[in-house]
Amino acid sequence: MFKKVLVANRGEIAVRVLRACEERGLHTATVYSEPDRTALHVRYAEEAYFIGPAPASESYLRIDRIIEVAKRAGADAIHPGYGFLAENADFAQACREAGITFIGPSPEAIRAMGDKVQARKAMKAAGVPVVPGTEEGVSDEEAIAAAEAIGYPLLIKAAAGGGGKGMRTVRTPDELPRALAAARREAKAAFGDDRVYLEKLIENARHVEIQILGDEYGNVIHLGERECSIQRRHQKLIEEAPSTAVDDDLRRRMGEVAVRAAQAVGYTNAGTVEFLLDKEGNFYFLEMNTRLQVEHPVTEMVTGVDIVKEQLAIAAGRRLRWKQEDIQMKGWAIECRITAEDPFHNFMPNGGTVTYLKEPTGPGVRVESSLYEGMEVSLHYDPMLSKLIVWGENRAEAILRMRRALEEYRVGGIKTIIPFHIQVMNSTQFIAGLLDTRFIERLDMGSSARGQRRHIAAIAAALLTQERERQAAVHLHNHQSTRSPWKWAARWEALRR
Ligand code: MV4
Repeated sequence: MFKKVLVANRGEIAVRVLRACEERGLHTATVYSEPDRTALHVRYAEEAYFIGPAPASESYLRIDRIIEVAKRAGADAIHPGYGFLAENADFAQACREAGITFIGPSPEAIRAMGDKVQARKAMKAAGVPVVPGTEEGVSDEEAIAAAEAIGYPLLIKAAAGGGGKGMRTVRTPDELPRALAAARREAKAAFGDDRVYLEKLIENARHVEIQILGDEYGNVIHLGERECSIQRRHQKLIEEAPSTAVDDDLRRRMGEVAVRAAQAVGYTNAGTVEFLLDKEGNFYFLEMNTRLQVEHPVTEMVTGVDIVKEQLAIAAGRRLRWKQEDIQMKGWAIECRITAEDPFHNFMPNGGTVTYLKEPTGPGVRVESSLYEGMEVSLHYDPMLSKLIVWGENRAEAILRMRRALEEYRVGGIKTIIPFHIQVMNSTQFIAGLLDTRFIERLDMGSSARGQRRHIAAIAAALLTQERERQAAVHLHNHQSTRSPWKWAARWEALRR
């Protein structure tokens, strides 16, 4: 095992990884930017090194500084967390060249999955189902010809893309030339690479992903699926495991395909294979995320596997401790991402000082948080501040627990997305498990006449809640309904002022 691990990240994930190191008895070090001087990860680590000013490009993305800090600290491994340098093959390569273990896959595997056209081709060759589409980046002439064969509606995607950037839907042939030009322009601006390819558009699909673990001896297992269909602008907001759309047979088939996908690129460590799952139960490879993911805790809760501790073991050259048949899913887990976004004003990110904090706890509740009283929430970084994860014996218990825990969660001084999550936990669609990637649009719009009546009722309820909240906020500088279980604590807070 390693002697000292450098955690090259910030926020809740840096704390999560440091905890795994602590449990493995490893010494820890981390890095921080100017506004993160007093951050939780800095206080949790045994050592913390300053790496630059607020902009990530001058701190958390500086490969040279991070490698230099690792050497200075005497760290023999680096965990990149997610985001920042986590899927940067050059960083993984720089670690290798410096004789430091990168806790993640090889630079080769990161590269193979980073280029979406190359990844699609490799997956097709390995017998992994991909959405019908073009094999290579295409010229405009090739695209027009290919489009006829694929059929409409279709989707233009950027070869260098991922996470929904540079995508364009095309419904009719006459839209194609302009959409191609727009997609290329967008891809060029975002990635400096204007290669695009076409896929058939799969409508009303679910986003279901499979967690995999691979050791350095060719053993790969999967830990089942996560349902991630509740997203807004390609930002996931709620995830759960298992998925209401996946039964044992589909899980086994998707799992086998995910394992095959990983083996095809010599994948090691933790990774996630993303699929689109259509209404008929067909699934198609979308992309592979070559990192630990934000939503990994829901898988941990239902499988009992500590994914981050396994990442450390795998990177240290240990064999996987499980065979596939040892992995069982038990109960149900849901995660709500807590962001500093105002759901009543178009999810506008906001900053400020956290003046009051009470995080939920109790049976089946797990909080992964970067929050503390007095924290300055900076607009320089991702608005996600914490994650609330609950486990229940079944989905109903998990939903009820989540609602209870959300009501307990109190953050003063900044606006959070918590009221949105409460609304989702109370929505009939969510409770019924009827999810797809347009769930949030519908939550806002309502389509049928019955849906519209429900929509009006929902608006009335939201307005009433808002007004109650506004009044409550005067006393409690808080965001939540007066239904919070912390009745006495809240009154106490009000009386104290
Ligand atoms: C698609 C698709 C429908 N058909 N590909 C969005 C992010 C990127 N990973 C791929 N994405 C999609 N690819 C085909 N052929 C729909 C999406 C998509 C989506 C996927 C997952 C989660 C949310 C989404 C929201 C909109 C579109």
